[in-house]
Amino acid sequence: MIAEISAGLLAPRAATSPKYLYDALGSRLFEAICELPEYYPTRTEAAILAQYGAEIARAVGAGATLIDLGAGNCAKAASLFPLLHPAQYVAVDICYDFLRESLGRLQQRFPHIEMSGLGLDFSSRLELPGTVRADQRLFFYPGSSIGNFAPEQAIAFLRRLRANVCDDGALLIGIDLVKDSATLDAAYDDALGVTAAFNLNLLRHLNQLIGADFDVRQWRHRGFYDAAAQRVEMHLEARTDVEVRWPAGARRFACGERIHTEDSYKYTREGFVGLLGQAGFSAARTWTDPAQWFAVIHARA
Ligand code: AVI
Repeated sequence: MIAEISAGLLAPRAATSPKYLYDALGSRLFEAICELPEYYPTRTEAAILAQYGAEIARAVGAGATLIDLGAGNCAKAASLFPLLHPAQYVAVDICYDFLRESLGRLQQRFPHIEMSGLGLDFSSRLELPGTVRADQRLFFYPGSSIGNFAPEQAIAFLRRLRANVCDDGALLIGIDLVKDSATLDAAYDDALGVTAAFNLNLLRHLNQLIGADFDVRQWRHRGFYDAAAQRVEMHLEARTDVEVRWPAGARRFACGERIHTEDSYKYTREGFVGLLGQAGFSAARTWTDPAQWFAVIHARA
């Protein structure tokens, strides 16, 4: 991890993986982002799930082994429990401390569902323990988190999911759809500065992880949509000339120089269905909101 972060910081165009945005505070800041009026994905997806929950449940079928990737506070999956009636719930998140708290509360609310939590960086490999039932696995990957992978990484990731389900398995995934730039710019650079805090908190996390001496006050948040690339980019930009040191390296950043911290790809419905096909899934059903800003897709193995 130290080598990976150092290499990213020392690259001509400095970059870090978006997974480092999520320490305990980063996970809480992301929860706050989901409450923002500008950040439409969470509420739009929730509205789709609320409106079409019964239809989705019919497509999915009861008694699934529900594997929630990037579960966080587990709220989205929990809202589906009364409809999906999963036999087993497996919450997976890179930030295990946050997950443990959420899962503890959830198990009290749903004592009859067998639950377990996995602290796992599933972005690079996915090894499920033998305690996870093999039949009727349903991967749940909401929130358009797949958008944080580049398309070729997204295909590789979807292939890994496909390899982890039998023929009765499936995927229920949330996709953020291509839309106008103004909506996307506002969603990733909100008036209150919560997304800025979320992005800047990465520097505090790097200080902890690699012993760096980033001074958060020397950096500013940038978040904008690149329509040609169909992605929102987040960067941290040096407000002044900055020198950063850590045990494995050091780097000077000129004023205005950036660290690329996240991409958030947006898809057309057809484009994403194509990706699913390349990964070995068949796209069974798609549900969307009236403005077609977001889509929930159920794809069978
Ligand atoms: C988690 N992920 C889908 C969010 C997104 O929209 O790409 C992360 C995020 N970054 C800034 N705001 C939200």
